[in-house]
This record gives sequence, C-alpha cells and structure tokens, in this order.
Amino acid sequence: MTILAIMTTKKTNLSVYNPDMIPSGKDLRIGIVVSEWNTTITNSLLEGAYSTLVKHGVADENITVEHVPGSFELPTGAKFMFKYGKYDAVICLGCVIQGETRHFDFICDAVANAIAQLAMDENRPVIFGVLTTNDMQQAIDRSGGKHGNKGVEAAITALKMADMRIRMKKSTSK
Ligand code: DLZ
Repeated sequence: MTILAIMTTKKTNLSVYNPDMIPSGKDLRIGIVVSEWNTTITNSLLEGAYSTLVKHGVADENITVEHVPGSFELPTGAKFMFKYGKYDAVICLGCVIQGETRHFDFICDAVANAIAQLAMDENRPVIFGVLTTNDMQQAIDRSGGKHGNKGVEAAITALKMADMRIRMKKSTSK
C-alpha cells in the first residue's frame, strides 16, 4: 500500500495533461482567490493558473484575482466572489507548510472542508489549489518545479468542472 502511494506521487506531474481533452474556456468567467502566506509560492501558483486559463480561451477580462491574508480565508474569499460577482468557477490558491504545532492540521482540514461545502452550497466548482507540504522544498517542487505546478492542475480542473455543469444544465433544459 505504502509502495503504491509513493510510486503514484513520484509519477505525478501537476502540469501534465492532454490539451485535446480540455474544454474551451471562451465563455467562462473565473475567479481566483490567492493567499498571501508563502507569497513566492502562491505567486507561482497564480501564474500557472492564470496562464493556463488564458491558454484555453478564457478572456483576460473574465478572470478576476483577489488576495486574502492566509489560506484559512480562502473559502470566505471564494464565498464573497460568488455573492458579489458572477463566476462559473472559483479557484482557491494557497500554500500551507507543516510547522511545529498542530496549526497545520487545523488550517488544512478547515480549508478543505469549507471549500467542499461551498461547492455544494453554490452548485458551482470551487477548486482546492492548496499545497499542503512538509517543507518549503516540497512546495517549490509543486509550484513550477520538478513536480509541475498545482496552479495549472487547478485551472484545468476548473475548466472541466465548469464545462460539465453547463453541459448538464443545458441538456436538462431541453
Ligand atoms: C497562521 C498561519 C500559519 C502558522 N501558517 C500558514 C501557512 O503555512 N499558510 C497559510 O496560508 N496561512 C498560514 N497561517 C495563516 C492562516 O491561514 C490565517 O490567515 C490566520 O490564522 C488568520 O485567520
């Protein structure tokens, strides 16, 4: 079991995907909420997410970026975006690095649960683009380093899920 998990982690590159399988983002409006903690990492996640959205057709003027103080505030920021704007999906980007206290567990659990709940409440994709790592090197490796960029993965997930919702909505209104 452990061996399988390690193999999977080693093989995964967060930036690798088949571009032919990605729906166009031409008509989508996407919000991005970014945490200011570990800002060099979250800036790289933002760069990965933003450039991937544009690459797949999302218009520059249809992408809104908002910053929040830390990852704990990501779900609240995403909620504000849905309440005061019109978005097909909101991407949450953050980086929580393991410290010496249990703060890490509380933040990671709270953010993951709140993001999942918000997606259910809004009936729209809210994407968990949050790195939860043991140390800074693991975060560097996953924000444009040797394991790719979690921001790219988050953008691709947003495009796929927003497309799925719109397709299903259209097919039931026929
Ligand atoms: C307090 C804190 C700590 C210790 N570590 C991180 C972190 O690694 N990554 C992150 O995004 N935010 C961290 N924070 C800040 C919390 O997310 C939050 O902003 C504060 O607890 C205020 O609610």
